[in-house]
Amino acid sequence: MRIIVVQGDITDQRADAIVNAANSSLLGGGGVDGAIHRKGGSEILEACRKLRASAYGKGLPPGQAVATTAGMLPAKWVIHTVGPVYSATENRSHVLKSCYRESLHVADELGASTVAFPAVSTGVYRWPMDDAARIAIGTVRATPTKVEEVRFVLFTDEAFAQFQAQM
Ligand code: AR6
Repeated sequence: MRIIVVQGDITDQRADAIVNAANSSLLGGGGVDGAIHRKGGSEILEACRKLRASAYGKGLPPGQAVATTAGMLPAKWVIHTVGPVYSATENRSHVLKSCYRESLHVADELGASTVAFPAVSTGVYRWPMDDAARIAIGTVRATPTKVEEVRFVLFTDEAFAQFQAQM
């Protein structure tokens, strides 16, 4: 598997699957989540509502992942994952690792060969960027998958620099 790091807006990326840093409600929010729903259109929210009405009545727990249509985005699927909120007193790294592992597992089930990830938990959920980059790249490298290309799409200069430093 090839890992690449680029700077940009994940909603502009052509990939089989785009990963969303969602919240447990699956019903939208700010950051990447807001951008994906705005650009992907109402079809994604409709699919999320259906998930809430069926298998995910209580929402999607942190560390898990689930796929929907990508609506109008230049991708086939959006894989929604919920990162942990950063805590200085409790080590939640296993939850952040699980986001990457479970997203790749869902990608394998879908048959996606290219997957674009944002830096999960590093915005509203406040995870320090250097540690998030280390966890993201280390976990993807260590996860057995049929995905051929994992592309990290970093929004800010700092995120891009920290992810590049881990390559
Ligand atoms: N493309 C790529 N990266 C982006 C984009 C974009 N369009 N927009 C922001 N980022 P966040 P979280 C970066 O807050 O920390 C939402 O309200 C951003 O700079 O999107 O996991 C959800 O609904 C940061 O580095 O996700 C949840 O409630 C990274 O994406 C909550 O935020 C993640 O920031 C999830 O918080």
